[in-house]
Amino acid sequence: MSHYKANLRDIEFNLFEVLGIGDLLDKGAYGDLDADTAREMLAEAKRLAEGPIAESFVDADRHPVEFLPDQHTITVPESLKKTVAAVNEAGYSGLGMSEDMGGVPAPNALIWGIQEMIVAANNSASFFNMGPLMHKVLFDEGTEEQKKWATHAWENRWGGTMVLTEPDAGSDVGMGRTKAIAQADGTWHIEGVKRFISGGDVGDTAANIFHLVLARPEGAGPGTKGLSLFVVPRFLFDTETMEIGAKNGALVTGVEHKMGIKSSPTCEITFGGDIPAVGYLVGGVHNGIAQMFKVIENARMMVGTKATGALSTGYLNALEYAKQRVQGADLTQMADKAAPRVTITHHPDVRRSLATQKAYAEGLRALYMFCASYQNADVAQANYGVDAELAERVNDLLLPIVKGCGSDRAYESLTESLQTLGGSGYLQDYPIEQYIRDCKIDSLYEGTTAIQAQDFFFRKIIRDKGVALGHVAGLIQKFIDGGPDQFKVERGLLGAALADVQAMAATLTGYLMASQQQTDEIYKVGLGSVRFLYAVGDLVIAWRLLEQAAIAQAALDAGADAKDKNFYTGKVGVASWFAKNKLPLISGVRSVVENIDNDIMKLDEAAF
Ligand code: ST9
Ligand code: FAD
Repeated sequence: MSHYKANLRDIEFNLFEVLGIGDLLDKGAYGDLDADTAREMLAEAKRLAEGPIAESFVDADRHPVEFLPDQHTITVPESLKKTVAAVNEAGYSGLGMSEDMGGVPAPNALIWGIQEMIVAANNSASFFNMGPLMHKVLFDEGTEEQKKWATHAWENRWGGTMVLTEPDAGSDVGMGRTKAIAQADGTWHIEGVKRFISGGDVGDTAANIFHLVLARPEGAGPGTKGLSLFVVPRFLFDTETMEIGAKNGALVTGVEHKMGIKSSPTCEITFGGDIPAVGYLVGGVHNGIAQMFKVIENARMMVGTKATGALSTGYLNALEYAKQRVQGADLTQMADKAAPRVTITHHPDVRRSLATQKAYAEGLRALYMFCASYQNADVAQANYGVDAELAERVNDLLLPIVKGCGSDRAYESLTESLQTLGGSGYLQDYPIEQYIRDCKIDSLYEGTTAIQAQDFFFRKIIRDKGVALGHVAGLIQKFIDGGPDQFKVERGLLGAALADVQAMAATLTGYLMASQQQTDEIYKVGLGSVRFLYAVGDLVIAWRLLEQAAIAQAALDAGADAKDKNFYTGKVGVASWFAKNKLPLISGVRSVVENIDNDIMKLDEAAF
């Protein structure tokens, strides 16, 4: 039986009943792709995810990739190779790829819905399929010649990596020391050591790899702005015929042993040395960090989406167990030692825990789908009446919430999933301990939560002058003012939480302004920023769950089918639960943020 349980019903609910993607598709907005075809694709993705993709989940964890130092490569477990081949053959990577590359236009919400299932069913395996994203960015950013390389690489399922991190440059990418030295023939030689590179080698599952590498041309300035982006192949290739030649000097010199995603090849790559590492300047322009952020934005969305999928399957596994496990009497009969024993779903604390898991699993999905709906101008226009420029700003605003809150809330809620199984949850007989190990990375790579929180406040709110935030607040206010009467209590709670979040935004802005007179006031922003990110995340999740509940209630009122009744009733129940149990906590966070002082910053390091 598969460890992975997809929640296709909820993915379809988001796409077709909440975002109206089916109507857009049937109007021909995405060429031949109609709603029925989209549903077939989703059903096929679920089959693939629960079948061939999930199949190697355990084996690849217990028998992970191994480093062969003499050959600068890795061995890949046979089971995992089959999964990688199945994903490649399914061809989903063509969705959303430029039509000039041979891709198929599709709304992003549909693409992320499919990706959620494919990546959450086997996270390690997804690192063997990073190629398409890198090829897409190389195509979009590259010269005419590089576009041809990118197309060939994608068609031939070459691998791809994003190469930023160095031993002394993690969050602080601008500290990178890897050098790029211009050659007379227009190519570059890259010299330096990069660390933690996912998919840095993929064994024999791909014929070649395009590494997208940030390096500093000799004489370029400091920081991220002095970095340029280079495409560095694993094997040299004929730039006309694409025929693969000798090894390039980009050698894997180490593979990490990790807590989770054990078969994801996390590599140290040494560029240069005995053999030069030949690279090509992407697009022929020195604009590296901006070009790399095209990859990063996509990868951050991917991480939040994947974390959601991991929690979703963790919850569904926990739910299945809870419905079968008989233990203890109903609390109302606790004094009666002969009372009948009940399934653990009857215990209020298990209910609390399951509600938390369900609310975050479905709430985080609602959040990433909401974000995705701003990634296509037509979807954003149809749903919220915004133009393309505002849609882009709102997507930018939501990305750190999807990534930062998605990863942390999924991880902490997965510990609830494990708890539901009691001691059995701690065993490898069930998948949840592995979900937790695999999922921890999500709050670390692609920018830690602290980095997401700073990006959210400084770049996405302050630099944006609050425009995107104001738009989202306006949508929430509309529900508070005009949502169904049935949710009067919840709308009241939502109103209070919105006011709390707006007050926090004002307080943090105040600290920032005050720092112009007294520089250490900025510490208060740093002390409050992660809490603020979580608070906004919970606010948006609560609102999206309530919007969904209103749609579900209307479906129930219209006489939903028996098979859908439980689904819709669950939507209403969990939205109300989240509003009543999570939103009031935001007031406490507001109080903390409004009363932050800098005492902890003054405490001597030695006193910690
Ligand atoms: C990594 C990879 O960790 C982990 C693996 C991920 C897995 C991905 C999966 C991929 C695909 C898998 C597919 C599977 C599919 C299978 C199924 C198929 C169907 N937005 O603020 P400044 C730019 S990789 C846009 O001054 P500092 C901008 O150009 C490692 N751009 O920064 C800006 O200039 P300007 C990840 C942004 O102080 C310039 O940067 N590492 C944004 O110099 C400078 O900005 C990290 O993420 C943005 N939000 O540097 C590093 N922000 O202002 C984290 C900046 O003129 N650290 N730019 O526009 C940071 O992000 C830092 O904040 C920093 C600071 C480096 C940006
Ligand atoms: P540090 O930057 O040293 O951070 C340590 C701690 O300090 C963190 O808690 C952080 O939040 C905090 N911190 C640091 N700076 C600040 C600040 N300014 N304000 C507040 N807090 C701060 N990189 C790639 O380039 N390509 C990859 O494919 C890739 N894949 C990875 C796969 C795995 C399994 C791992 C573990 C890492 C991967 N990375 C990759 C690297 C990853 O992106 C970095 O680990 C991450 O960006 C954090 O950098 P760091 O580990 O150096 O931590």
